[in-house]
Amino acid sequence: MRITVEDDVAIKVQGNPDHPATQGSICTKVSRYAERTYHAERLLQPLKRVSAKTEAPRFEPVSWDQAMTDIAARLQAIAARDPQAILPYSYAGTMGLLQGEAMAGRFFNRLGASRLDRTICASAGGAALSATYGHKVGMHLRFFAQSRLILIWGSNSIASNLHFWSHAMQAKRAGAKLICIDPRKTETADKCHQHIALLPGTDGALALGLMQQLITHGWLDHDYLRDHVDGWGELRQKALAWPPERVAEVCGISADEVRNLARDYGQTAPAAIRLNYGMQRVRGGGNAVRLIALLPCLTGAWRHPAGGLLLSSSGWFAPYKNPAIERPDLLAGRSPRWINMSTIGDDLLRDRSPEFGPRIEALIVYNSNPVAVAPESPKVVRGFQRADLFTVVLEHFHTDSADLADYVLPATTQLEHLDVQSSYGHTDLLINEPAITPLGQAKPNTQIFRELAAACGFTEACFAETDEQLARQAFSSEIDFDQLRQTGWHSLPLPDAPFANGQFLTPNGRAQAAGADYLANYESQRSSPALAARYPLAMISPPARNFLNSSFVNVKSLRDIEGEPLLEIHADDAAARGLADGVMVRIFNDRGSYQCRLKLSPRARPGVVNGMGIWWRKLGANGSNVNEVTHQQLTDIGRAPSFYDCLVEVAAA
Ligand SMILES: Nc1nc2c(c(=O)[nH]1)N[C@H]1C(S)=C(S)[C@@H](COP(=O)(O)OP(=O)(O)OC[C@H]3O[C@@H](n4cnc5c(=O)[nH]c(N)nc54)[C@H](O)[C@@H]3O)O[C@H]1N2
Ligand SMILES: Nc1nc2c(c(=O)[nH]1)N[C@H]1C(S)=C(S)[C@@H](COP(=O)(O)OP(=O)(O)OC[C@H]3O[C@@H](n4cnc5c(=O)[nH]c(N)nc54)[C@H](O)[C@@H]3O)O[C@H]1N2
Ligand SMILES: [Mo]
Repeated sequence: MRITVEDDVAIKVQGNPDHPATQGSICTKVSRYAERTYHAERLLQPLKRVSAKTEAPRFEPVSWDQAMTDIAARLQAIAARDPQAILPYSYAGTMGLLQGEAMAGRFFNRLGASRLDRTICASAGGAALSATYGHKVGMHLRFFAQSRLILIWGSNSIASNLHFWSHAMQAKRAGAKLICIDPRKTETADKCHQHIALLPGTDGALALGLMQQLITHGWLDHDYLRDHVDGWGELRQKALAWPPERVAEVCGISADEVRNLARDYGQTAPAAIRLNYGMQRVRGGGNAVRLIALLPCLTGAWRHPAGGLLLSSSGWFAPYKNPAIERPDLLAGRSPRWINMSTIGDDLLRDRSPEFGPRIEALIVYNSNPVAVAPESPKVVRGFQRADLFTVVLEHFHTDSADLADYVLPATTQLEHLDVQSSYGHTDLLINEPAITPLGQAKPNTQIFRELAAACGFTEACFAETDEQLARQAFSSEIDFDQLRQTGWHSLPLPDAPFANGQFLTPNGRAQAAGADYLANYESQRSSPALAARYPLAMISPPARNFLNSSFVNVKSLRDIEGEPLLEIHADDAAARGLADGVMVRIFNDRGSYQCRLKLSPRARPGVVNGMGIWWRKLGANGSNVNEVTHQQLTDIGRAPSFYDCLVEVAAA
């Protein structure tokens, strides 16, 4: 990014036109980052709670010294009994390596706190890719521009992956066909040649159906399969059980859609798949990723730089990152339990037990807003409201989670601190230089954990390291930090067609096909008919275009574009319930109920409603949001949440 600064004030936030991977483009929401940074409600001083957790939140200012002394005393008292009763909770607020876990990791390792299993976003797909190809790797973003066919599968690229979209548009202009596979008719689907609106969680069945067609028509690269794939025989047998009619019935699409998609995929080269994380947020999401990821092996699409698949590029960075930056050695032989961040609702309400260990007594939240984003929020809220839970939240704003904190500590934004980044789309390392002085009393996460370490009496030299020292250690020695600082980015040296000759990152270099199969959703007409009789609509809750998860929801110019929380519904489903466009509705199931405005929309297919996310609860109609009704069951692979595997009913509010 390029930040224009006048008198220490950021005036403009733009993309950097010199950066080849992003070519100066920037999404609307981040272009408003100055508005967000200077927001009137920005947290500028440490705050201490003075109301009960079940009352309206009231805070009073406290000095940094006092806050640190109080927090350290409370944490140490808990740690003296069992440090595992303390839990860090962090995710994607910033994905910077420094302001993420560099100093925080050191602090929690030294303390011996519970470890957070960071599963809330990508771990089903990530584990599935690793099981299939050995790591989170795929084709390069820029080569999509040369593809002849692009399947945009479970991705609203215009909203959530703009930098890919530029390449897809280039391909389209050069004559490529674009097909979007998504239950929702997104703005991306609008711009594709074809849209296949399958039911949520049925992607694995579609992938098997495509394989069946590739096999029966002989559209296979037999040499590639023989030389580079283990378990093809088993997968082939499974796929043969999925003729187009069966696929059509399970996916809620037509058999011709399956046949035509298979023909396009089997007969166009190079063919590329942009898979994204939307489709793995269901029970069988991991298996579905495995099946889709194997498609390019059947056709040999990997032979070409513009063929293959991209879900995540983050695995390419692994050899260049330094895992020691978080200092796991400070665990000193201890092996604290793992707490899955996706089941924080249940886990905050759990008592001590031999299996679970100690009750969670303290929560340190940074880079995350769990009260808004974690599934089944009625339980998350109840957990955060526990009078005996000690909660510290490092934040820019009074989020739903900050509202339930004992201490709120003001953190710097990316304009105000140093950081280094990797990516999960392109393959460049990036540096984030501070552009302005921190606002008010805000401090970088690194500094807050440094001071917390000092207040806890941790004297190891690593707690005194500066952000620049951390940045210099973040990557392996192959990366010249001063060079990175000069250019702003460093492109990893990678082959154009990394799997043209197999050489996957699995132990034997071959793709692994064994075991992958279609699994129905936890909650669907097919798997749970009794539940579906009461809650007949499948609900997905993808992000609204102008928000980033729950970030930016409080930025007025962006909220004005989104208006208010909406539920998109197909006209037939609305008519069946006597609901008119624009009425306030209640969306409910056994877990909870939330209210928002109903929008009759061609973006919704019959049987599926789209609860656009992720609003702050307190900005919603009845103080809740879409996660009021999602559940905490985990995916088949990767221990991830299944937000889009959810049955609801809708009625007038
Ligand atoms: N504007 C914007 N951009 C973002 C984000 C944001 O919140 N807002 N979040 C960022 C983050 S953290 C992430 S992880 C990524 C997420 O971005 P993506 O990985 O693209 O995932 P989602 O946006 O969850 O879902 C993408 C699409 O999948 C569709 N979908 C839902 N269920 C299914 C299904 O069962 N099958 C199929 N085929 N499709 C399905 C949804 O309707 C949606 O259009 O985006 C990043 N970029
Ligand atoms: N129903 C439903 N729920 C979902 C999803 C969905 O599609 N549907 N998507 C899921 C996904 S993919 C993800 S990744 C998660 C995301 O969930 P989170 O990781 O919680 O992401 P955000 O909601 O953006 O909240 C991040 C918070 O970090 C703060 N922050 C940003 N930068 C910094 C910093 O430098 N320091 C500090 N201290 N704070 C900072 C921001 O102000 C913001 O409040 O949500 C998940 N929840
Ligand atoms: Mo995410």
